[in-house]
Amino acid sequence: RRRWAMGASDRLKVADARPRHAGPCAATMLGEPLPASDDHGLVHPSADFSAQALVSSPQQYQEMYQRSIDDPAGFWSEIAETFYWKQKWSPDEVCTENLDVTKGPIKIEWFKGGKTNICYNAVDRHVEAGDGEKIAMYWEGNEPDQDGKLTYSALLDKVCQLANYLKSVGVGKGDAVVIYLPMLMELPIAMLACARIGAVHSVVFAGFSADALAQRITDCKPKVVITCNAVKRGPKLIPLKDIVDASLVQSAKNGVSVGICLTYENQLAMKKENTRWITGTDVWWQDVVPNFPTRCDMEWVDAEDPLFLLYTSGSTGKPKGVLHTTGGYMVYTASTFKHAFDYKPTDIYWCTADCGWITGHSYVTYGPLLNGAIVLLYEGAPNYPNPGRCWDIVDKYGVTIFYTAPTLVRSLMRDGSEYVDQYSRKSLRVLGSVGEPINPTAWRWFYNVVGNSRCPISDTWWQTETGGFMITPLPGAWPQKPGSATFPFFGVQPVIVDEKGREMEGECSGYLCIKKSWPGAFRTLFGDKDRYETTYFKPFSGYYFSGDGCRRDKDGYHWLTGRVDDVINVSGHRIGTAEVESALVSHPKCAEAAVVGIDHEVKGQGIYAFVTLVDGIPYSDDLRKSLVMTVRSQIGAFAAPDKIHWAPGLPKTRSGKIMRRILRKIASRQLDELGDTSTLADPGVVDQLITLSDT
Ligand code: 6R9
Repeated sequence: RRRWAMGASDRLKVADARPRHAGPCAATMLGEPLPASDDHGLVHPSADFSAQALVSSPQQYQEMYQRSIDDPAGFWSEIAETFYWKQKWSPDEVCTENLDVTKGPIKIEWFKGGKTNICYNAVDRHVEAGDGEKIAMYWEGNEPDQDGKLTYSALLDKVCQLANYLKSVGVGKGDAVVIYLPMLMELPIAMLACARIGAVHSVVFAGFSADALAQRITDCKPKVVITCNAVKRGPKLIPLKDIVDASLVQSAKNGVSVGICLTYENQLAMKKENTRWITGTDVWWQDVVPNFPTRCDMEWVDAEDPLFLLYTSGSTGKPKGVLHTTGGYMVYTASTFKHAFDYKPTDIYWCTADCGWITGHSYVTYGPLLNGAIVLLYEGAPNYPNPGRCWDIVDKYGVTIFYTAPTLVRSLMRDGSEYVDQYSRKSLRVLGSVGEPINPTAWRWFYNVVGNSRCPISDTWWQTETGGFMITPLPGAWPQKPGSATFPFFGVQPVIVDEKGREMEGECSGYLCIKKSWPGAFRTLFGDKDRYETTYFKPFSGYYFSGDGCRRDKDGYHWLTGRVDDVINVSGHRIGTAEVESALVSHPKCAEAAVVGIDHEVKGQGIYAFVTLVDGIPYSDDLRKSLVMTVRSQIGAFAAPDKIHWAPGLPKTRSGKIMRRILRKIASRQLDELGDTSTLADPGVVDQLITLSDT
């Protein structure tokens, strides 16, 4: 039935892809005008910071950057050589690429012919170099008195035991394993164990619903699902195993039966005996994994063998399985981590992202561990039991690098600086931001209040697809402009194009594309090469199209202005409007739905849904709640609409396309900017919608 009510025809089309926020006059974030492109407001790293930094001046950056562009093969080979390769790549095949659809299929390959293993490089290599006793991970639980830690050798033991278990149940090279775990140390352990044996992990954020999990399981057909019985997040108990059970019933109906559900007993949340158990498929982690040897042979894989699949939202309802491979991803995440955070071996690094998102893959697990860093994992909510928790954790562990999302910064800013001031935070030296544009007010609060005006902020622009940072400050190199992601990382050539795909020079605003590949680039969408080419390479021939709008100022600084497609960014989580629409129209009383993003003070963007009910159904608060529940259960709580706007009809063109431009204006109450409505099939619906705004 009307599953994709809005139809793909309404989605981003190359010809009518117009940057919604990218025009100079629209360049605002949360209603704040972007600072002008003069020197006003420049924030310089201190001389002390720059003096100790890996890259300490714009000149040094420029020299390194130029080299990376002039000789990418030489530049990246030198970095790759700092890792262990069982077999070296062919020197004339450092990078093979075609990014131009008019010249043939898209192809990106790095370090072809090389054989390595990312788990070896992230764990064994440090142990073998004598750093086995160094802490690899600190773990802080939901409650302030719960914690744990693992040295690199202990991590190696645990990874090997799980890898051996997985092998014993028949998981081998190329097999998929779905991981649905909260932020326990077992999550990165599971990722590394898969990598060690050449299995392809697909981590699903443990906030996704059973339906969403089933959809992903159905797509990638894992041999094993790894989960835990339950988790406490803040005061709430979440029975993860029950969610997995429900998803396995559903995926079995779709023809995909998973043989094993390996379940970690998270005793702090729920005891074994209270866990619902399914005989035949369920296995307690603690019953089997510790019995396996703590040594496990490495599966040496090709640089281009798949490492993981991570599902992300796009402009249509079906999530995209972004596929990353091994060699290039390894080199790229490690070097971006090192430079963007000016990493030093003594650092204690905390990234608040969950491993269920790309940030947790590249910058909780792989990037830091490849550098032998000390990583802090936090299981709980950042404001539990109170808004001072983050700074309590920073002081407890002596965190030096703190990497988070603007939405958290804004929410803590709203809670008041007094929660920050109670803690010393003197260990901090670098701050980071990711997930959405950081508005200058939040930037300044982060800088002045959290960092005591001492710590540079790396505002890292990148995507699930890019694998690692693309545009980011190197904290010792450049003076910063609050709200700007500044300059490209080594080897990255961002270009801003107009709607015809013409590159623009100097000060300009348009669509952000990337020319030439970089080692961390994703290689395809799992099982859908067509969508891969259509979404990313067909909009502007010869370039990777990011889906973001961007402005470059006269000094060359980049200002990201948000998505230009039908993807919205809620608290740094990417959500396709079509996914939410699809969930809404699955409700028996919903005839049609159209979803747009609106500015939200804390979340960056909120979800605003226009809903047309089936004829004869009356509006009611209960129905509103039941629609929101449907979205929560089909996608997850984080995708719940903030507002349901009853719509007797939706503004459509005569060919039946929904005019989202108009809906966005109605949602944000910019009623005097509705523009031309004369092309609508029924211009009267606009007045109806405005009248119904407040019901
Ligand atoms: C890493 C991650 C990607 C989208 C991206 C953009 C937005 C991420 C940003 C940023 C402005 C930043 N985004 N970082 N926008 N400044 N520093 O978030 O990946 O979940 O795939 O989202 O997030 O719109 O296109 P992902």
